[in-house]
Amino acid sequence: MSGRIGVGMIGYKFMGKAHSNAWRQVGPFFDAPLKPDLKVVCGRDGEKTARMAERWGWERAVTDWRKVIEAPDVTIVDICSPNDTHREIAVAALEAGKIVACEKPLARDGREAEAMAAAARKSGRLNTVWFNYRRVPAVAFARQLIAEGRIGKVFHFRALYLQDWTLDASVPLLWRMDRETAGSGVTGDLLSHIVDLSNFLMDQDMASVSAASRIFINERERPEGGRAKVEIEDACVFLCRYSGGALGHFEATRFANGRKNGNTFEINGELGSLYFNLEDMTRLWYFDSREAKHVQGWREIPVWEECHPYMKNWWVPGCAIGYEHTFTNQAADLLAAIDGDTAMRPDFDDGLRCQRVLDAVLESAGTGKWVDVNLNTGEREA
Ligand code: SOE
Repeated sequence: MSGRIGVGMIGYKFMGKAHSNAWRQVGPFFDAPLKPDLKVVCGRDGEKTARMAERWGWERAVTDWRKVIEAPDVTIVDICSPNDTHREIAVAALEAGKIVACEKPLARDGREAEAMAAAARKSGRLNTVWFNYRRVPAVAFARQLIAEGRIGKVFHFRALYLQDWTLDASVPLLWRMDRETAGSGVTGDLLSHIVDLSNFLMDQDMASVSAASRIFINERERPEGGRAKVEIEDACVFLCRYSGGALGHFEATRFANGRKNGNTFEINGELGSLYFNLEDMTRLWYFDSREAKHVQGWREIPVWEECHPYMKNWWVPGCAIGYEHTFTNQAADLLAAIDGDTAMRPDFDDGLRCQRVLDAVLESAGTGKWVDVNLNTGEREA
């Protein structure tokens, strides 16, 4: 397939900007023969959505998501509305024969994710979840180094996702803090990212987990006025046993004062280690224990050469790329998969695999006991 492909996007705020930017940039920056047309954007507030459409170059704006799914000029339905809308829209879009790209977390819980993954399998249409951090060049490069055997058998995966924006008690109870809309707190919002990175980078499944969570501020103002009880977790930590014998340690919080988007991981293997920090995202740290002792040490690899993942599409070495490029890289991979009729990952089964871990984490945080993860979610990525 080559030529043009119509995109319809549902949702228009923070992620709406990130996705719009990706759809706009991917055509000129990547060589893919398939180029996206920004056909229609949908939001509940007609005026704001129309303004968004004008600013970002969407051809038209609508307030009913069904109009996006029914539109004959739309082939890709991009969902970046709040979590409680994902299942209904994605299932309807897949049933209408659309390709679906859904923002993370795939759903509010495993039950919803299961229905979405089943609809995706039944439709036979391409589908993906915007776990955009897989497309940070340094992260994709870490996966390459692991596959090349450079750190050998892995013993530890340690990941933190730290923010601080809800530490202020005057921050209102926005949708990301509302149980009905979001499903969970930092577990769905932040742990989902680092659990997905574990699924992407490790060749072992997360088999069982032991978690603890906390709500630090119990009541907040609702944006529409009035106080409300906070029912979702502000912080969640868990340990995990991997199927291949490794141990994992994960932490996510919105109360890490001074940390804005501190998404880091360290992987320790028998031959070496890797370390990544999203706030310094053009670098990957590598320790190689096979080097002679007197020159051993952590090496900082700037991941911006043409030979590094995605980088040949961007600037010359030294002209760094950032957060928004991860979404463009994912849009490029989706267009290439459509064009070449090949698989796209992460797909809804990967979203479900992540959600099953999150469900086990929340169960364990509630009971205080180790919980086995239901691993029956289709094939892992090769
Ligand atoms: C939360 O603050 C948030 O916006 C997440 O929802 C995004 O997925 C993350 O990438 C940045 O932080």
